Amino acid sequence: MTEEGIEAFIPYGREVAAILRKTGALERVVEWLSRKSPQYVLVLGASGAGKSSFIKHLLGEGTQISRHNRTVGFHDVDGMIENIRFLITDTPGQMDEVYKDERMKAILTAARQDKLGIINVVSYGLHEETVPKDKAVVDASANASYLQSRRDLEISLLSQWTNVLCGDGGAAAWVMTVVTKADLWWTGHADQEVLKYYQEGPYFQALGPAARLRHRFCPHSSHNQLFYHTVPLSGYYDDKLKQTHRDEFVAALLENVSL
Ligand SMILES: Nc1nc2c(ncn2[C@@H]2O[C@H](COP(=O)(O)OP(=O)(O)OP(=O)(O)O)[C@@H](O)[C@H]2O)c(=O)[nH]1
Ligand SMILES: [Mg+2]
Repeated sequence: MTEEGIEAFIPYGREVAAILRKTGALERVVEWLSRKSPQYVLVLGASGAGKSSFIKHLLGEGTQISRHNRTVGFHDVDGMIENIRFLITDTPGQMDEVYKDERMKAILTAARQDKLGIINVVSYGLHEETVPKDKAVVDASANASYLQSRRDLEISLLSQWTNVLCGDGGAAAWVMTVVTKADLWWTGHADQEVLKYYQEGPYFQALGPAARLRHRFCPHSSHNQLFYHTVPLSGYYDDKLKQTHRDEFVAALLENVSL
């Protein structure tokens, strides 16, 4: 631990740090201080929308995940973003009762947090998961009826948490809707239809109390990936834009947690 590092963590000054160093407790105390109040964030969204990849991207880890490798239980991911410690709860998005139960457990656990942050991950129905390829893809394009059903699912999942976490007396202080997989949906037009859909369309209407809290909509991509290894990327999303969107997201996140 460098002197600068110690000073950054020990508000009582150099003398206290010196005593603690003598007693051998310094490292432990510094670690405790850095852990004292990790920022707690709950990540929700449908299966295959891209939650786990998004969390990995935030923490600078490899983001590619097989569509057969689904999150099955809710769990905390402990990591640093811009030197701030975050406890990020990843949740399973699948619809079977067993996963819904897990999700509800995560929601009820989060309901006890102070100043809870919620990130809802959506991807305009481009959910890549255990649904077989022939249902999701037709003639090398995403199947329109599959996409529609998944967009409807994104909306229906909102009712599982919006009232309990964002209604009167709810734990949530802020919400972010992360619209991921921009590598697949970003267009060359200034007006991004997909973002508009979330900011103004039926998704927005269904947010209810979650729209009345501080709420940001963030385009995002964790990596480039052909949808079901078949449907091509939009062609308008480059690495520079991806980095810009990541930076904007992190800035908005830090703004939220520092309120
Ligand atoms: N094209 C593209 N694919 C992505 C992106 N993010 C994730 N994926 C892929 O989408 C699939 C699903 O991503 P996951 O992060 O596992 O989805 P999840 O929301 O965690 O899903 P569950 O764990 O089932 O709830 C994986 O194959 C990812 O590699 C992205 O930004 N762009
Ligand atoms: Mg997952």
